[in-house]
Amino acid sequence: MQLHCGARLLDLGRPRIMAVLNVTPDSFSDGGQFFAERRLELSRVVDAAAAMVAAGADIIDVGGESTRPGAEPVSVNEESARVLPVIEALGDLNTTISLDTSKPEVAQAGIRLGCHIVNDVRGLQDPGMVSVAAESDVGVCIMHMLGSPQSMQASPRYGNVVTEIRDFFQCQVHTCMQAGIAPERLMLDPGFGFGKTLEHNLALLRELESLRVAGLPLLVGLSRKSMLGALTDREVGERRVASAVAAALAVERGANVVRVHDVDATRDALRIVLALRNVQ
Ligand code: HH2
Repeated sequence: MQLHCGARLLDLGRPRIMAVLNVTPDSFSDGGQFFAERRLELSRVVDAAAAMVAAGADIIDVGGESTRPGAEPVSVNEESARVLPVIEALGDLNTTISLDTSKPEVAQAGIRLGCHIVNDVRGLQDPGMVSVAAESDVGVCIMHMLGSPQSMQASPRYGNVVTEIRDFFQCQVHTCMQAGIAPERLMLDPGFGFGKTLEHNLALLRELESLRVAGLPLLVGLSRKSMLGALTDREVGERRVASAVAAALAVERGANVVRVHDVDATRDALRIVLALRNVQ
C-alpha cells in the first residue's frame, strides 16, 4: 500500500508516524509553545520539527487552527500567517509535510509552498476543498467530524456509529473520484473525539478495519485525547503512555498512519508491534 502525495510516495508497507506540530496559541495539548509575546518564533518551530524527524516521524502535520471542543474559528488571514511560513521553512527538512486545514484558500497556498498532504478534519465537505485538491497532486486525508468544534461534543448521536462513518467515507471517496482525485491519494480517518462519546470512540477503535473503504489507508489520531483521559484518569500532560499504547493497538487493528504528539514513545511502541509481525 502506498500514498501518492505530490512529489513524494509514502510506502505504507509499515505503519507511519505523523507528528503533530501545532502553531496555535490554543491547541488542547501543545498550544502556545512557539509563541513569544504573541509572535510565532519560526526557528523554534523548525527545530521542533527536525527533532520529531530525528525521533522517527515520517510526516509532520502543521496546524494553525485548534479544533478542540469549543474552539473559536480563526480567519483565513490569521491561519495563513501561522502556517504558511512554517510550510515554507520545513521544505529543507526533506520529509513529508502535511497541512491540517479545512480552508480551501489556506490549502491552496500551502500546496503552492510545497506541502505534500492536506489533512482536512471536515473531510472535504466544502466543495472548495475538493476543487483545490483536484487541481493538485497532493495526498488528502478525509476525516469524519459530526457537527463543528463549537458544538460537536454537546450530545453526539448515531444510529450505528461504525456504519454511518463508513457511509460517510464511501460518499466522500465517490465525490473525490468524480472530481478526478485518484484513490491512491486518499487516506481515511474516523476522527476520534470529533462528535463522539467514549462509547463511540471505543466502538470505532474496536471495529477499525470495517471502516476501510476501497482498500484505502486508515489514519488514527488518539494522542492525548480526552478519551484516554477518561480511561486512565490522567490530565492531558500525563497521557504519554496511554497515547503510545493506543497507537500500538490502533496499528494492530489496521491503522496505517498514527497522528501523535510523542514521537519517541510511539516509535518504541510500534517497534514492538513490528517485531511481532517479523518486520524491522
Ligand atoms: N485531531 C486533531 C487535529 N487534527 N487530524 C486528523 N486527521 N485526525 C485527528 O484525530 C486530528 C486531526 C486534534 O488534536 P490536536 O491537533 O492535538 O489539537 P487541536 O485541535 O486543539 O489543535
